[in-house]
Amino acid sequence: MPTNSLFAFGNPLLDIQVTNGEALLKKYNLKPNDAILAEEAHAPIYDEIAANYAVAYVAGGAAQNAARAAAYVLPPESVVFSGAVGDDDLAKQLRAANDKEGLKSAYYVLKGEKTGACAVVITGHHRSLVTTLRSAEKFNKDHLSTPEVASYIDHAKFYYCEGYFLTHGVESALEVAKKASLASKVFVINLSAPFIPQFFKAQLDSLLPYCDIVIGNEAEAEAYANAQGLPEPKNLPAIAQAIASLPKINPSRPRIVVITHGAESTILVSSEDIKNPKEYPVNKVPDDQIVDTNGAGDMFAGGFVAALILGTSSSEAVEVGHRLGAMCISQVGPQLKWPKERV
Ligand code: 26A
Repeated sequence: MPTNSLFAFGNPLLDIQVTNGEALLKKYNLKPNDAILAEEAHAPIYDEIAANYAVAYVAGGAAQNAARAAAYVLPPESVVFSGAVGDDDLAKQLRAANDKEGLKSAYYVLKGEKTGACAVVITGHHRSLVTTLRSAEKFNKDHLSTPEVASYIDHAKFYYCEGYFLTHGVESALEVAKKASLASKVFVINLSAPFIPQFFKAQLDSLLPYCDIVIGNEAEAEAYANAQGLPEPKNLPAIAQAIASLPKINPSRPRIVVITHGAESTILVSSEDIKNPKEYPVNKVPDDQIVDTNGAGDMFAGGFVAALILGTSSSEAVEVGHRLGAMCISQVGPQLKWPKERV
């Protein structure tokens, strides 16, 4: 197994998680299951939860979570993550979490600035994510050409980008995706949240021709279908087929589209076999073992991609993804079980 086989990039965030957040949802007018960028009205939420609630601080950021999941499955030294952080205590916590789990951090560090954070408001099995990007949205494309990062990119066989990164970083994403495509390597995009296909349609549309793997959940698929005017916005196999059929710059690989659906079956469509959407049932985690669902989709995605890197079939890779998603749900926030379990 060559080292540094996966290069992931996105917004590195520290999650500040609270449970029983019903009052917070009401006060800040949040949907129980959503992910948004903080607007002015949300600004006080970070201080408020730190002062008034028992909070858990855990490493977050969608692509960084997926990268930690991939590192869980792959041999040491296989996964690198890049994104922009400040030079503060939050960045220290993120580095420490990555170090502990065998994920290399190749951060772009902004001196004197703050690292991004995500308020995670848990109510029952739902999670509402309110993100302040801070340094994360100041990622500079030049960072990709620094000797260390350029070498990671050259060595990688797979690339993973979160949809969230497209709110500010589409040029960087395109640069990596074009390299991947030219070298016939695998570029993965995760749709991340409904607001990405909805409000960052142009950015997503410009990247999709370079994408070999597209991962999303049912809400993101529906938002994609609505944004594109597809006829059946609830028909997940049809949406996966539509994405799999989009033009592709590198024709030597099929495009695989995976749509997760919580505890319902995962849908997979390959452009090689477009007429045959596959469905993979999920082993449901018993209610009394569910802690929270924050990060489950990211852990699925990281596990799925890692299994493909190891050379498994896409069906087996979905199973690995399901196992990591289930493991994450039984931990606080986007975390896996330590000491490591076999997946
Ligand atoms: C730009 N936004 C809104 C975001 C995020 C985000 N990661 C990157 N960019 N909003 C929430 N997250 C992360 O998603 C994980 C759960 O899927 C959270 O940090 C959380 O760990």
